[in-house]
Amino acid sequence: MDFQKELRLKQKLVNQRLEKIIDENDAPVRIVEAMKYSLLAGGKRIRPILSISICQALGGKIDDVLDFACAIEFIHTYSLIHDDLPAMDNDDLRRGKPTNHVVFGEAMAILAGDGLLNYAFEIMLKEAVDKNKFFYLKAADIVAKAAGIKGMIGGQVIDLESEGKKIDIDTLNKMHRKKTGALIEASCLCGCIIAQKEDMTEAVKEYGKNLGIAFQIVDDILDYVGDPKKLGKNTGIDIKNNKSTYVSILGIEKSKKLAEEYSLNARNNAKTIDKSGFLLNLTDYLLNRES
Ligand code: GRG
Repeated sequence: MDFQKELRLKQKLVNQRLEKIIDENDAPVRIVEAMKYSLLAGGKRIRPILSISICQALGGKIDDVLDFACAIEFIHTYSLIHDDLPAMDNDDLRRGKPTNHVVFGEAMAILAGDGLLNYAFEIMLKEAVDKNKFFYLKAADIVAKAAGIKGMIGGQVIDLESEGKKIDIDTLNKMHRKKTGALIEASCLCGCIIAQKEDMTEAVKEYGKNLGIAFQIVDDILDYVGDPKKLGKNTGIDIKNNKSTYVSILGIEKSKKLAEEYSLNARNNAKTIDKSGFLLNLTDYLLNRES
């Protein structure tokens, strides 16, 4: 199947499942509204698509991985809501819409983020309990660590502490391996674990690592040269917040070259996976994306 068509089909599948999962609860209406607002506002759905595609490439079934993959998108959405808060990046546009706190107020936005994070673990643990499969617990453990203080939150802390300072490329790499890379790597690993192909763990892990850094370098480049309309978010945020980025340290051209290098490494990792056609195209799409 044509790559763009397959990507759109996978995005549609994830979107439909996200909506079904979030509707399956009797929580107070306002918190569900706030959670749904950001969760269903669009977004590329890269993390669940990585879990699904790696699981499929390794012979796993889509039904075994879909809910778990959606749980990772719940966590990603929580991180975006909290990242946009006045106490963090203080942003007012995300996924082409006013940010969560602009619409629902700061208190509800914090709770919506917390709600999405907790709900993600409900979903992952439900898979483990209902299907009585230990490998879901292993995958949930990976996600917990990737989203936590050793991963995404830890990276955000380094980011906060680096504001207004000049940091070197090694510190920047360390920060982004955690802040952006950890959840991308975990999304890939979960696909592998749910497919029960543990012998492929190392290759998949390396793929996720390289892809995660390439993804972040492109994100930094788009913050400088991207089109806010296509991105659905404001640009120039890193400069406004006085942050060191790949572009501020290396300049645009060297950043592009570095993104290409990491992306090529990711491609080479992906080639060791059985049916890697979609993953190779996805790697290229993420390198050349405009949103
Ligand atoms: C716990 C208060 C509190 C805050 C946590 C962890 C955190 C806030 C923020 C870090 C997460 C973050 C925003 C990382 C940046 C990663 C990144 C490049 C996000 C954009 O991802 P895309 O391009 O977005 O996949 P879409 O909208 O397509 O899903």
